[in-house]
Amino acid sequence: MARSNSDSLKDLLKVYFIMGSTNCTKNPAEVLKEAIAGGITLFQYREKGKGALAGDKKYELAKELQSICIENHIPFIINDDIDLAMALNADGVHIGQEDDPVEMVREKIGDKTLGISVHTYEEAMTSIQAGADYFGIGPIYPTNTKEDVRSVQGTYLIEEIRKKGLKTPIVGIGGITAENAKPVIKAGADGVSVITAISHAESISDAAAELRKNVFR
Ligand code: 3NM
Repeated sequence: MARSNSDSLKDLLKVYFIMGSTNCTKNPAEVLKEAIAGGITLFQYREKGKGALAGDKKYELAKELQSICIENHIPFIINDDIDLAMALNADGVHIGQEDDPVEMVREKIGDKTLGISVHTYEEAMTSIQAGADYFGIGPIYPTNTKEDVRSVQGTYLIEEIRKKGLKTPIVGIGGITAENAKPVIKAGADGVSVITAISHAESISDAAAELRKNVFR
């Protein structure tokens, strides 16, 4: 998947599942297959937190998850690790404000998709000018999944960005579930990013399907 135009990217961002080995209570490859069966539209490999894989183990898991995505025509994005994304020829990368500057990452990854987490309208403007393709905005709701998470911000920034006329694709993130996803879309996001609402669900495929239903409706 080369850098897509903003309308097709908006479609791909609708049910955006993020996961790494530390988010799974069973085999990550199984979790991803079940999430795909339930209808996710995009996958991000994010290997973070206590006990996160590194080196060869991280590479092998990333490769395995990427091959599942390729088989199922689901774009495969990597969190933070630009070298891994380049080594695997992933479809894109997602970075935070504390990572390398957007211009530098854009130069390294060429026409791969580039997502960035933003927390203010100014960060959003700077990021888009520097070559970002979409924004991750959060935490919308309380979450325990990310260690260095900022304070809960609700949908305020999504609304502000849309009110000011910026049409960049947006995903909301943080504590999102099938039950609370609709206000995020209503605020102006194109999709929702979730970790535990899918990865910790008793039925992963049902959880993904339920989320999909509420985002598409
Ligand atoms: N980024 P869950 S919140 C990875 O606010 C991440 O930028 C966030 O996990 C941000 O769906 C978050 O389990 C964790 O709440 C999302």
